[in-house]
This record gives sequence, C-alpha cells and structure tokens, in this order.
Amino acid sequence: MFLTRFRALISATCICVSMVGMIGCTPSTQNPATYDVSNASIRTPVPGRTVTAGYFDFKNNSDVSVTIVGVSGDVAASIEMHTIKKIDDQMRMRPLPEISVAPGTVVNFASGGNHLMLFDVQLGNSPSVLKIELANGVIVEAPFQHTQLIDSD
Ligand SMILES: [Cu+2]
Repeated sequence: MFLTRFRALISATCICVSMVGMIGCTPSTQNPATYDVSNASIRTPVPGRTVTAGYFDFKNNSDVSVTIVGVSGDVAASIEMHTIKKIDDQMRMRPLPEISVAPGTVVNFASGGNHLMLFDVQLGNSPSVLKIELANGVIVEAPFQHTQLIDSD
C-alpha cells in the first residue's frame, strides 16, 4: 500500500517535472505554431558593398492581429524595414516603422515591395538568424538563407 502510494507520488512528481521541462524548453520569445516565417533570405552584398536587402514572408496563425515593429540580428549593424511607394511617378524607398498582420494572413517582404535593408553587413555561414520583433513582446527567430543577386543579363 505504502509502496503504491510512493510510486504514485514519484510519477506525479515526474509528470510535474516534465511539464516544467516542457515549459522551460518552449522559448517564451518564440512560438513557431503561432507565427510562420518562410522564404527568408538575405542577398549576399555586391562585392565592396556592405548594404543589402532581406526578404521573408510572415504568417500570423493566431486569432489576433500582430504588428511587426522591427528586425535585428548579429549580421548587420542595423536593419530597417522599408517599403516602396510611388511618389511623383517614381518608385521610392521609404522606412516602414511597423506593419500589422491580420489574423490568418501573410505579409510579404519581397523584391519590389516591402523589404529589409541591412547596413554594415558581415555575413557568416548561411543561414543567418534574424529576430523579428513583435509589438506584443514576442521575438520570432528565423533562419535567413544567403542568396546571390540574380544576374539580369
Ligand atoms: Cu530599402
């Protein structure tokens, strides 16, 4: 009787510990099930240049809107979000301070539209991990593959 109880106590303790372990293992800064980052890439800078562009798709799987407020990473001194707007018939780059992502939707950072500008880039091995910062305090870490600029000729 005593032994049975003791075992029960042990297994209860084990469950408790493993639950704590699971919570501990899930980074509070990231929830891959809630937010998906795909097609994440950084263009390898043109030789002699230290400024380049980065792209990604961000999917909000949650049922509330989220706002991307910034992106950071060790590979660049600073990273800015930019958008491209038509001003006086010319396409111009403008800083994008934040962008909201409605529940169940995807926001694209892609060539010709929203993009990341990376300054003083020092790329190591591909991929580079960048941190996508959300207004709710969550930081989503994602690997960005290094890509070459596609030859236009
Ligand atoms: Cu730009």
